Amino acid sequence: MTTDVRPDSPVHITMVDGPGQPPATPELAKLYREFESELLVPLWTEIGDLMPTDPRSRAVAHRWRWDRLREMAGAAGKLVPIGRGGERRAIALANPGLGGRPFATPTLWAAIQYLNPGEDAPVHRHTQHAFRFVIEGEGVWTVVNDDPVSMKRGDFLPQAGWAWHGHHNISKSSMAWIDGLDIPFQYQTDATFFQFGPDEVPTRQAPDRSQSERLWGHAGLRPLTHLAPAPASPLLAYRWENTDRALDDQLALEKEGYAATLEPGHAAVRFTNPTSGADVLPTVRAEFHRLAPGTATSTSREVGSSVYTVFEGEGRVAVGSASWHVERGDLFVVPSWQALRLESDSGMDLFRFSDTPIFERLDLDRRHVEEIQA
Ligand code: GTQ
Ligand code: FE2
Repeated sequence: MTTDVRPDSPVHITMVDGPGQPPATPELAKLYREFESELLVPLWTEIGDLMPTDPRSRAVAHRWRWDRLREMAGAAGKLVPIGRGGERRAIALANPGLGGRPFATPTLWAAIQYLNPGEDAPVHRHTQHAFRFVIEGEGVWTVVNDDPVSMKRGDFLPQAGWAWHGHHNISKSSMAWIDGLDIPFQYQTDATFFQFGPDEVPTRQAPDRSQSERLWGHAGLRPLTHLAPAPASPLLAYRWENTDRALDDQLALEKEGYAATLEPGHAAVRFTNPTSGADVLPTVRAEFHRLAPGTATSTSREVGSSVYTVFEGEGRVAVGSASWHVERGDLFVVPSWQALRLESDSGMDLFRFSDTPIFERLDLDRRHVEEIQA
């Protein structure tokens, strides 16, 4: 029997030497060429890469410095107009292990977005779940399903997939903030839909509190008109004053002898969906961590990837074999199953987001904390 030769086949099988491999004969080479032209790949040459004993992420640990991001976002603010088509002046972190794609990790997008005074980022919607987190500045309103929500330093603003949204800068100064989305996850799995809305953001007189905060922003109190669980949080802003106080209280309670912290000197909260207590978005977990001065965390690893940003203070971060000094605004990536340890002499606040909900839903989540060496 003859086969069509496909010299352009994307399949390339190399003979591998070692246990479980067949003897390298001319007949085997011929069989491998036939596999290539018929678009077939044997398991035995691929198994080490496809089915390793534990996750080996192609994404690598990397850190981006805030002062450089901020500076280049400002330059883009002068050079790059914003409008329909480009949609957003957002500049994404590209993990050096992911082929230059704008993916911080295999599942997560992280970007700095920038708006000049008076500018509109036009209304659109997409299946990707998203959030904003503000490192510094204020003056931008994000308008989600016609509800204008102010953005200020320390605020966390989730936005469920398929919600209409546009941003508008009402102030006299420019503003930069951080976006997190599950763009790479939805891209890799071919799940993406997108629609354009109005070019201009319907900015009304912006109230102090959004409608969503008036309905949902009362801790422990649920409106009886909304008893069904929603897949994503209907609360559009988690304000810094509440996050800050929750973390302060945990550290104070620890001093009073209550088991309030995650580990000594390490306070932490998760942003949750008030309709269910689950993660704030179906694919994205968001948390805030505070290390008291002189605190080091235990070393832990987990399935799934995360992105951290330093909100305040400074410290040392070790991820796998990488290690950096980090300060306000710096972002870094923790790939799946790489060991993470945080440490700070003077105290450090960190915002973290991850893809953990995906793995929990599929029963693929695993976590390992190293025993502390005596
Ligand atoms: O602000 O709507 O960084 O749609 C990437 C995609 C921001 C946004 C990003 C987006 C947005
Ligand atoms: Fe968007």
